Amino acid sequence: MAEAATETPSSRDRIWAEIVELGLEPYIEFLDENGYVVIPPEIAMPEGLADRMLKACLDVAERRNGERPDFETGGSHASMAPYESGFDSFRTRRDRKLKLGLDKAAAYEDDSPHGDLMNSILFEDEVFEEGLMNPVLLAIATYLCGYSATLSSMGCWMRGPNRSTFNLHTDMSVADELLTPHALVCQCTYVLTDFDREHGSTAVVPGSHKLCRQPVGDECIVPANPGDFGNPDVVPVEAKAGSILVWHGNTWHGAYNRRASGLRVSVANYMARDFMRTQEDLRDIIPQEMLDRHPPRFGILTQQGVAAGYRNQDDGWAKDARAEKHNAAYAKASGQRFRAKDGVYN
Ligand SMILES: O=C(O)CCC(=O)C(=O)O
Ligand SMILES: [Fe+2]
Repeated sequence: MAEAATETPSSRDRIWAEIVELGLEPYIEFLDENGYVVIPPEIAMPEGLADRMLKACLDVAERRNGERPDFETGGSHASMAPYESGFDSFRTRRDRKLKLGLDKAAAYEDDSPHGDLMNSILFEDEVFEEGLMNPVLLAIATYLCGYSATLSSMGCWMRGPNRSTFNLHTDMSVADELLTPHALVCQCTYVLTDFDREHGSTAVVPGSHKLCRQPVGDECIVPANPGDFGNPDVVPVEAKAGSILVWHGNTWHGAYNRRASGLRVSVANYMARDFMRTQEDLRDIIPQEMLDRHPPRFGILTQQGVAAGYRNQDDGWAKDARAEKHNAAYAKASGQRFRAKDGVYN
């Protein structure tokens, strides 16, 4: 007797079912149209996740910088100089102060649009693992970058009052020809303090993801005030603390300077398709007990299913074997393998 054909749902059907179940359809519609979306706290943040993540971020800053950030005034991060911000060769602010023998006042003589970017925070607190596995974040990341998406990097942006706006850019630093309509990367940001113009929110150009090109010259400038020199199409993202802000990798974004006192804190989960080179190389550094406390998708997200990048033949075999193990476990848990025919939601 002929065996009945077994139909497994396509990746497209699966992600759409997840989106419907989580009540995210209107947000996806907004995302498709505008290239970014804010998921409000009541949907985005289960079980006080935002408060726990904010505390963990302040703890990371204290450990790395040697002093507790001043959350109320933002004074510890006010106009933080570019060389303190993670965009320079000194690892931390304390490093710079020690190496240059600077006192705190001297360290604030300049102004940075970035503040303190604390990279590689996944290992700092279990709450960041929980954030990565949040079903709402994963559903949108999957919609944009597929089930095989990996975490390219996770970092905390911490910023105090400052003068400079952060120039518009895409999160795909490649030539225009390589900016595809469907996302190859996306940024999934936990907004941990209120975002609006006064509080130095992210700035976006709605719909810019459809242009499939980088902003250039004057169109990169975020005007501090309406009518000031710069890109006239920029708008501030308005999001309550506890929201998730997601944007497509092509979307032109930057940030307004913070006029209000206090700290602006966010955690960026930068996601990339599995064939892309990631910012962090997580493969050999995820402890087994970390993998054990999560379902198999955690292994996929933390790059364990990626074989490419071997150093020699033995290493290639070892990486293949690890990737096969994690991909098979994920396939078993989710009921199907990544299939090319399913297209962008693989
Ligand atoms: O500061 C911001 O809101 C933008 C940060 C940014 O460019 C990014 O996370 O890719
Ligand atoms: Fe960016």
